[in-house]
Amino acid sequence: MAASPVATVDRPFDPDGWTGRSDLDSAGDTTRYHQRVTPWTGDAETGIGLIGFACDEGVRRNGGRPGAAEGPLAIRRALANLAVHHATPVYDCGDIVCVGDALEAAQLRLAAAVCGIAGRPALPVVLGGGHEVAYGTWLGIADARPGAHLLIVNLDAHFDLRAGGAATSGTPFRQIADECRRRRIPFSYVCLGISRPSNTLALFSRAAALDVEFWRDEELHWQALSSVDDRLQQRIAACDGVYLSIDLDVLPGEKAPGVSAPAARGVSLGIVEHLAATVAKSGKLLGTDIAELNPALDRDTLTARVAARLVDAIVMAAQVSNPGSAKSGSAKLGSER
Ligand SMILES: [Mn+2]
Repeated sequence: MAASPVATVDRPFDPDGWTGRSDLDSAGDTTRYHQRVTPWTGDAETGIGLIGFACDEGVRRNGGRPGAAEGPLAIRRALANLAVHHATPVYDCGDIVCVGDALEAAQLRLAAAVCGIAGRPALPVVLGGGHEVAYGTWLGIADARPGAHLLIVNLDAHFDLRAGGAATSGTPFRQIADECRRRRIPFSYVCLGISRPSNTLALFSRAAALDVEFWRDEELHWQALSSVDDRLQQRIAACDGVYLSIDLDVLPGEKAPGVSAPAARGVSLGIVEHLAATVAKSGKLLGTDIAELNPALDRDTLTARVAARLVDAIVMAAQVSNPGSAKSGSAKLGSER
């Protein structure tokens, strides 16, 4: 598809989210994200396009604890002060904002913006927002690559395959499955970190019916990691591109307390980081999102820091495999300095 300009966002780039330490007195490269990030201009052809999804209507509809609409700003603030160890340009496109209960309209606006970034082709990195962000992110990637076989890798304690009419934070991957059927493209969904007691038998049945491959939280330990990695790489090799979604409630509650549903067990940050990097290093990553940060429930901004670290880890891993080349069909990140 021809590159298209990024769609209009609801809240433009705001420099207030990007303040931090400046080591002007020290020698060498002291760059932090707040010094790297620039407003998206629409004519960028490489790099990372950050976009916020200020929405928690899906969490509210799902009976969760709202507050994730403030997530994008909190992730930006945490990312702002991290040291930059890569040469990838980072753009901030601003936010899509859910007005009132108009969640479906916000998801469509997000999809248009993600499609605009992915079409450049830069890498869209969506900062949630409740996990209802996933439907918008996926739609944008799918629109940028019509007919492509997309693999979804979701790091999450929940399948988020709930049935029922209205879109919530618990339905996005069921909505994607429905949309794949309409578009006659395969629904390929891998879910890492499922908590057995947090998903009903009915949801496990739906996952089986949709041929979802999953690992439970207790199966994701270091000894198992190389076999999980191998399998993940096989799945990635069999598709045209990958959409990576991270729901912060996949992490142990003590590591990520600032979410609607903190995990009693969870998957360790090291393993989550490793698996996200496996996907990002593949050269097939087309877009990603980080969901469910609720700053009002956070402790010492810990969850926001975890989210920012994951964003940085994904950017680092993506550029290792992908120095300025779009030939594998992945997003373009820019060249080494
Ligand atoms: Mn989720």
